[in-house]
Amino acid sequence: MMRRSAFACCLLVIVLIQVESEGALSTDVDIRFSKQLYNVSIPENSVAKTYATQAPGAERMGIHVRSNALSDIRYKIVDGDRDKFFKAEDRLVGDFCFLFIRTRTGNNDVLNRERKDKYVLQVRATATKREGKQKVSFSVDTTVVVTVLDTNDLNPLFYPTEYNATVFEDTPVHQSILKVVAEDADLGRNGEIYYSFAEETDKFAIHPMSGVISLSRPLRYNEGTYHELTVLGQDRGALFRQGSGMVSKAKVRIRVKKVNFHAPEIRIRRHPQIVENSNADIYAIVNVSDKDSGVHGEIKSLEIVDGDPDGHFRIRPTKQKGEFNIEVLKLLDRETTPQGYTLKLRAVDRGVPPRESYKSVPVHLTDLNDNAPVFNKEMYEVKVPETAPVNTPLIRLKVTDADEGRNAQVFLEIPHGLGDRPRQRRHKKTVFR
Ligand SMILES: [Ca+2]
Ligand SMILES: [Ca+2]
Ligand SMILES: [Ca+2]
Ligand SMILES: [Ca+2]
Repeated sequence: MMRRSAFACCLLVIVLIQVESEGALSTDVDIRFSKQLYNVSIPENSVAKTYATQAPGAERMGIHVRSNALSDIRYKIVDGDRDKFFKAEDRLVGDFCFLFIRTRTGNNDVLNRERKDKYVLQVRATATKREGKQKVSFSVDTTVVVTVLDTNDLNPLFYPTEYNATVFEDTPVHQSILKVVAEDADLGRNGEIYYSFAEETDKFAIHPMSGVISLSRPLRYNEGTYHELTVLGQDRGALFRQGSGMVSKAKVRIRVKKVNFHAPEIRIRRHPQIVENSNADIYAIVNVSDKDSGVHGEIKSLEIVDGDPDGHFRIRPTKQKGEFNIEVLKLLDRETTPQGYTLKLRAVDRGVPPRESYKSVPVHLTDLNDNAPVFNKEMYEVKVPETAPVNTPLIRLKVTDADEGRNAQVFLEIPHGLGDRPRQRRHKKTVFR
């Protein structure tokens, strides 16, 4: 290795000396490339002996040979081709010595645009001129920029190759579910990926460019709890050139999750009335049902959440599924709660998330005649002038009865022996005048 680089150094020195001698000895020698820089292109993966091409109309590459004294023009790549992909060739046609750049033979590696897409080659032309008995060499350099053109040599690759999603059955149509991702390092169309489903489906759609999978029809748990899809990824290069390019695949698994659609329904079979202070222990039978199936349709609880501040009632499940009794726990007193009760019931299902519903149950208490009429005073005193005429009002008595309706109707009478003529009056109201 050391020896080789020392040898290269030696060569470089010789070349420099020779150029100097050219300048000193032969001012009439005109050796020049037609341009200082050329652009050529060559497809990647080209086999050996593939020639790089110029754009149409570009200045031809090479050296115009003006002097017959010049002979043996040779081209050599002196820099920019570390991996020895290229070879420079000369071909004399008339008075023009063409420069060709082609791929070398015997290189195991090939041009790979994805690895390196441009080579800037330094090409040196050497020519010899006979001066008397001496041969003098001349050299001149030019730059050839080789652009490596893309070929569709890569297939899209999914990463990851498997996707899982769980979707509620009430997911709105057109909603995105997941996104698949594939990559293709090729250029332009060769690297543009087109996504599709391998199997026909009317439930799901995939965006050909973004890979986003969305819902195209409502999912129903009862119609299927699991969907498996195969997504294809194909680059556009393959689409436009039939037969080339492989299709890559990814698996998508979608699980449908049941939704707790319905809240429980509360139905009440009520005893129309309940008599206060009675021993009735069941006030009403409540049936709770839920239209959902499975766990979403199971009833978790029925409770009194309002309307019973002192805990007169309680709810107890019966042996029948979904059936509950509203039981009376304590004696009820109509007089302390004349408006009765409005029990607020709440039923909750075992769904996820749970749903609940409410129902109000009015409780009317029927009066029991458990209160005696009460005078507003225990003793009344009245003074009557002896001149008072017959039928003169003497006193106003006020009697109340805490009961209701007929139970509150009060009869007054002066018991026999207390007055001349007993007077009796009946009043609906509790006030006697
Ligand atoms: Ca490709
Ligand atoms: Ca490529
Ligand atoms: Ca439910
Ligand atoms: Ca009463």
